[in-house]
Amino acid sequence: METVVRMPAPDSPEWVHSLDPGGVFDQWHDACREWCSDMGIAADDSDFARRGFEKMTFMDPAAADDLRRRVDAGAETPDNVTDIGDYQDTVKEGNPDFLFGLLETLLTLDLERRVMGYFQSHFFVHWYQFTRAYPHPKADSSFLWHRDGGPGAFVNIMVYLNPAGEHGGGTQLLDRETTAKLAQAGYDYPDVVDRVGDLSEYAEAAGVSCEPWESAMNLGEGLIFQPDRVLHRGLLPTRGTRYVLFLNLLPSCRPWREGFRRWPLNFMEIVAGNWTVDYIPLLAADDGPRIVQS
Ligand SMILES: O=C(O)CCC(=O)C(=O)O
Ligand SMILES: [Fe+2]
Repeated sequence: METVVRMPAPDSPEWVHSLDPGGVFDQWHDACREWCSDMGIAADDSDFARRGFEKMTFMDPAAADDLRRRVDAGAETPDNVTDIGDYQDTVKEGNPDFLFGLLETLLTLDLERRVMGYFQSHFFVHWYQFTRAYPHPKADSSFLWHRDGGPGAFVNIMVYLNPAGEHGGGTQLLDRETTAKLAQAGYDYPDVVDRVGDLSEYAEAAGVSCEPWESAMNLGEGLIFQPDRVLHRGLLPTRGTRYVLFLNLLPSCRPWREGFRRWPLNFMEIVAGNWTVDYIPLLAADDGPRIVQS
């Protein structure tokens, strides 16, 4: 039976529950899986699939360094810069051709295989963010343990644009299994105000040892991870600016290159809680899954 995607009317009950199971994001994912079902997309047995995260090399160091310089050059125009909290900002990249070329570099066949294996469909790039985090005495928000709220399945990529040795920061993660056990012990999707930096109380209650995974990232290296399935936190830089490019990937009915034409990469200034449904009719257009406006 054909999956129909029902777009919720703003502020309707369906709108309020759009992120819940069976909500519009789930319907879209089902429709994309169905659309791609005769492609025979192979399941993936990478660390990304099993643990929920994997370290990867995305760019060579010289290219990552050039990109870091470009971010700083862009930031000389004040309108391009938005503060995120007290110790991080994000810098806009105004040139879509540049972004498309960058995606060509980052989204290798290997990476495509992982993401398609996970979604069992094509994917598209929903948003990007070039962030600069600065040393600060007190971590909050995404620098405390959390899982990102959002639609049923999504993938984030982080590419470090300068080496850990230069800034002293990083990212820590726990695998899917440990994360699920800690959720049972009461730490699942803590609100920003309830987030902690020390999970030992929950680990004890869950009877697990939770040694977080961490790796010194060189420039051009980074992570692909399932932000809603694995607990993670940023580690604040201690001695310099930490430059990271973030990409957010979501299920699609079309390969990402066509997706980019239909949904020009969104510059997401403030990520949390900002899930839009606007991409759904644009990606489906008149040659994709059936979308019904309600
Ligand atoms: O900044 C970091 O290292 C963590 C980022 C994060 O929480 C996320 O991408 O969901
Ligand atoms: Fe996060």
